[in-house]
Amino acid sequence: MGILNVTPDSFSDGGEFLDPERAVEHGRRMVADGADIVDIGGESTRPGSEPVSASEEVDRVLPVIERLSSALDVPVSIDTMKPDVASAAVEAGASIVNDISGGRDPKMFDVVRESGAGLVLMHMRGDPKTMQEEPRYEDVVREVHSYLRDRVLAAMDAGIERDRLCVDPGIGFGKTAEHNLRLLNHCFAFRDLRVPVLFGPSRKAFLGQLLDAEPDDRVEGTTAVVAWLASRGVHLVRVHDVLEATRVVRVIQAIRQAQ
Ligand code: HH2
Repeated sequence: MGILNVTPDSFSDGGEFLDPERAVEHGRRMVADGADIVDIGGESTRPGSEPVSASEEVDRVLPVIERLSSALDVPVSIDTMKPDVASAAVEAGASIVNDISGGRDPKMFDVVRESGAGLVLMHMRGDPKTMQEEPRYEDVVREVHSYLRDRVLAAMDAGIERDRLCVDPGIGFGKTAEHNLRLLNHCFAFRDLRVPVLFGPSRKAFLGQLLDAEPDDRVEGTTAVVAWLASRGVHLVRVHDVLEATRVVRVIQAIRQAQ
């Protein structure tokens, strides 16, 4: 899953793709580099970020979704917590809703059920503005697993079939570096939820802490995480650096398939 943030303030690619022309070009580039999904977001959710209105989010993403969904032969997903944005995006051609709040707004399940879209349910403790203020867990893997299991059941109760769902433990969302590393080490634990598992480690702060590196300088760190996840059978990774991730995954798949 390639990341396309149509925002002025995303932590890594903020301001790069606010111009729809450039955003569309970057979406095409990521698919040429091997992305199977292009994930389009119109609101930064970096720690401490301020929310934007639904209409602002729609204005940012819609022109890009309209053009990319007809130009690409891979699905486009909309990265939003707002049912109104999800609804407009799906109407414009997005076929997956990536909700970092795990369907917190009850209307989100209605939008997804009625549109027939896929749904990514991610774990986040609190909200982006405050989530990094001393996050605490007794057992982060057990607590995130149990939350995701409950959200899968809630989505199914709301009429969304299991084969339209995907879960994501939410690297960096209300978690310390130590919590993130534990979730990555135990990534296999989420497979028993019987839906595809997605991780979004790309250029995130825990890599900055480990490597003492700025976001642009976290590509090898991200690629190492992608290699780890692919070797443990995780189904999807959400990344900025698609070419590097695709190459790593191809090599790991070849090794895994060799008898
Ligand atoms: N991370 C970000 C945004 N959306 N969605 C999923 N499913 N998983 C993630 O880990 C995830 C996500 C944050 O990263 P990014 O989009 O690069 O930055 P920003 O929120 O500043 O736009």
